[in-house]
Amino acid sequence: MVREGWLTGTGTRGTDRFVAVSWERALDLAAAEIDRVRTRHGNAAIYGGSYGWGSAGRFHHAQSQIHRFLAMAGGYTATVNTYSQAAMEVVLPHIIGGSPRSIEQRGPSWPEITEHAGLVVSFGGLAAKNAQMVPGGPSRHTQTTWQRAAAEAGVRFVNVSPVRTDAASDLDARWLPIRPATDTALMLGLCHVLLSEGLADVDVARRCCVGFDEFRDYVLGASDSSDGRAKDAEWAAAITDVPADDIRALARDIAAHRTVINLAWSIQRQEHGEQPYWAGIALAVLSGSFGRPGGGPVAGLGIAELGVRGHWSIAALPQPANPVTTALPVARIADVLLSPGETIDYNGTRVTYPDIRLVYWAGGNPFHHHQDLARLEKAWQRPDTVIVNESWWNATARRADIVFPVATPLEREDLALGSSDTTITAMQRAVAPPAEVRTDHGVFTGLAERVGFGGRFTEGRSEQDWVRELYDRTRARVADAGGRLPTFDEFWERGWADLPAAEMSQRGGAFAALREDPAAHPIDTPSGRVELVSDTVAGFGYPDCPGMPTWLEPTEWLGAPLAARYPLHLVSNQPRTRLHSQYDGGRVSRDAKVAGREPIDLNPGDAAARGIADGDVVRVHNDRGACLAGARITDAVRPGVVVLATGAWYDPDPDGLDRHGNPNVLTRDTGTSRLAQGPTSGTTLVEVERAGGQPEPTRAFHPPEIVESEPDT
Ligand SMILES: Nc1nc2c(c(=O)[nH]1)N[C@H]1C(S)=C(S)[C@@H](COP(=O)(O)OP(=O)(O)OC[C@H]3O[C@@H](n4cnc5c(=O)[nH]c(N)nc54)[C@H](O)[C@@H]3O)O[C@H]1N2
Ligand SMILES: Nc1nc2c(c(=O)[nH]1)N[C@H]1C(S)=C(S)[C@@H](COP(=O)(O)OP(=O)(O)OC[C@H]3O[C@@H](n4cnc5c(=O)[nH]c(N)nc54)[C@H](O)[C@@H]3O)O[C@H]1N2
Ligand SMILES: [Mo]
Repeated sequence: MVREGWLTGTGTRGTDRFVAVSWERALDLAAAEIDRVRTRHGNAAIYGGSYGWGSAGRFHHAQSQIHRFLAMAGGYTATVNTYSQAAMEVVLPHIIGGSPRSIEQRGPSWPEITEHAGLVVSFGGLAAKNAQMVPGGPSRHTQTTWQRAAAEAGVRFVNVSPVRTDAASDLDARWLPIRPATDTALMLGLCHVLLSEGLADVDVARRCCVGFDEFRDYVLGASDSSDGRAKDAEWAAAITDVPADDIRALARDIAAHRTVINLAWSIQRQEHGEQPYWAGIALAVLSGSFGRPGGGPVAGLGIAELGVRGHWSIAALPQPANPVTTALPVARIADVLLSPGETIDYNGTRVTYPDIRLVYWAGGNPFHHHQDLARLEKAWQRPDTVIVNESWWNATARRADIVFPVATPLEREDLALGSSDTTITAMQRAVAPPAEVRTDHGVFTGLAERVGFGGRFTEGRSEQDWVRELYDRTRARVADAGGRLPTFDEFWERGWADLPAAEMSQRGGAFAALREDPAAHPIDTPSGRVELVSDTVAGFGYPDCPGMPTWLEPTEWLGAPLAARYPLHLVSNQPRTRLHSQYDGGRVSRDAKVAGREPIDLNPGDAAARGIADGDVVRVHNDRGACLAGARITDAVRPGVVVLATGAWYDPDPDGLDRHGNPNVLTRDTGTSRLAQGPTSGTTLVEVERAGGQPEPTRAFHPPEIVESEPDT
């Protein structure tokens, strides 16, 4: 499918008709354009970050396919970090060292928690709906079993979240309905109680950390600290809306029991999102449970974490080095397209935006995942060409110039293995793809032949050969480690194979050694210890990310001046009925819609004050945009907060009103700070009102107009 206006040099991405052309014609056009851009503008003018989840299989993993192709074509502008965890990924290596996500392996596992812990305090909850979304596809859904086992063993749970259902009801969790975006203040308040009541583990804070005195002075509000204000329970209560007595009681509870401090990723998808992670580490250090079995800090305990970790992964499609070395913070895509040549700060470096002429996306939906979609809509008009591989006419495909229709995971053969899994699954094709559909690999093979490296791209293998090859390489690895996997044919016939049993990890180990003897077991930070104060980060001199955990008031939160006009905080969390925007047109997702729109949850008081009844179509708006949604009234959401999950297919009317309920028409497109430049979708205020008149039905699932013949050019 080729956008008619692209062929004639007119029109607009998003509203134009498409022309159905032959595969030969489409591949010729795309290959010629890739060649033109790299020759005329250099490979850095090709944006190939192509962020997104794609789907489960490992060989057909769309990002692996596109990156291999573009690297062989001479390179592409890549991206770093994720929409999921950017602030965490960048700040934690400064604080605890290790890889960006090392906290997930260094925190306590479920078996350890069940055995040793008394209390799990979870900032951002641990919703079962979010559990075990692992790229690769988990073979067994065991998260809720682990959670229940811990509860049955006597572990108590505290759900710090604006939403009660962020902890499963059978955990009987204590709900602290915090104001969104104020977790740092609550953590500092808890630290204050621990310090002022003599409950803090000062021994560990001194021996295993650097910067304790400075941090303590800031928390206690010592006269020479930066603001001289005590971060006591009353201070924290005024910001968080968690009563001061509850804060004191929770701090005492934390000190009295082996405690897990779990940090959900949502609390860092916010302006200054680095801070709650830093403050969370500090709280865990002072709690007394740091480096002890079944206690201490962990991230994403309720999300990807199984508690048992396989040490296997499927051999990946080989990736040649990318000759273009620029890597842009992933959530800055609209800025990049709007402001070529601009330079920004990122984690102590300066990054200059290239002049992007060609965008190629496979396996992601930026018109779902990016913030402030009206702004992205403008930025998206700037490149010469946009190419998209998709299975669906979603918002991104409709905004492309060339769309290659690709097979879904049900229409091709592959291997699946989740990142913390021990069963490898044969993904056998369920149905043949429709006639005019190819795989991503087939598309890139066709392009590689035309750009001149077809043989290098395929290495002479068919898709089936590749699947067998990746399995055989995995099998050889397992054999090297003394394990055994069946032959490929046996595996394929049976449909699955178990990898050698992974050990129950005793992961508190990482910090246990530090706790025992920091000189003998340093961690890989500049000081070898946990950096409560980081000279490195302080040295960057970023006002929006100082050198220690600090409460910085966000631009948008319920305590901001803007709340006078937009008095509701928008939580745009992960949807219960789909993976982001995938299969939004499918029955499970559609059955959950309200009046044909994405449901928005409101507290009964907020609904009554606005005359909104359950099932009403409402208009959600702020200065950035507006969408329609279907009201659901529930006391599971605290007052002042509305919840509109991500992923409803973006469907703007000619005035920009999204008729369907995509929260990213409302969210802000600003980095977490100069440190991580991560997304800040969680920092959003809105107002909600009943939609007047007869709101138009959504057209999100209607394909664009398609014509059969190319225009005369
Ligand atoms: N407001 C707000 N926005 C958010 C978030 C939030 O919390 N709030 N969360 C953010 C987070 S954490 C994430 S990870 C992102 C997710 O953002 P994305 O990963 O972009 O979202 P998906 O809907 O999973 O998009 C995957 C796309 O790939 C396509 N696809 C699937 N399989 C294949 C394949 O084999 N080949 C090809 N070519 N395409 C395929 C699907 O049809 C779908 O369109 O969203 C972010 N956006
Ligand atoms: N069903 C389903 N599961 C998924 C996904 C999906 O699309 N669908 N996506 C997966 C992906 S890619 C990711 S990255 C993870 C994301 O995992 P998370 O980031 O943990 O998931 P969210 O649902 O965005 O947020 C969890 C909860 O945090 C609460 N919350 C929001 N803001 C705040 C705050 O300021 N403070 C506190 N204390 N709580 C707050 C919200 O009530 C929300 O329900 O989920 C994964 N799991
Ligand atoms: Mo994510």
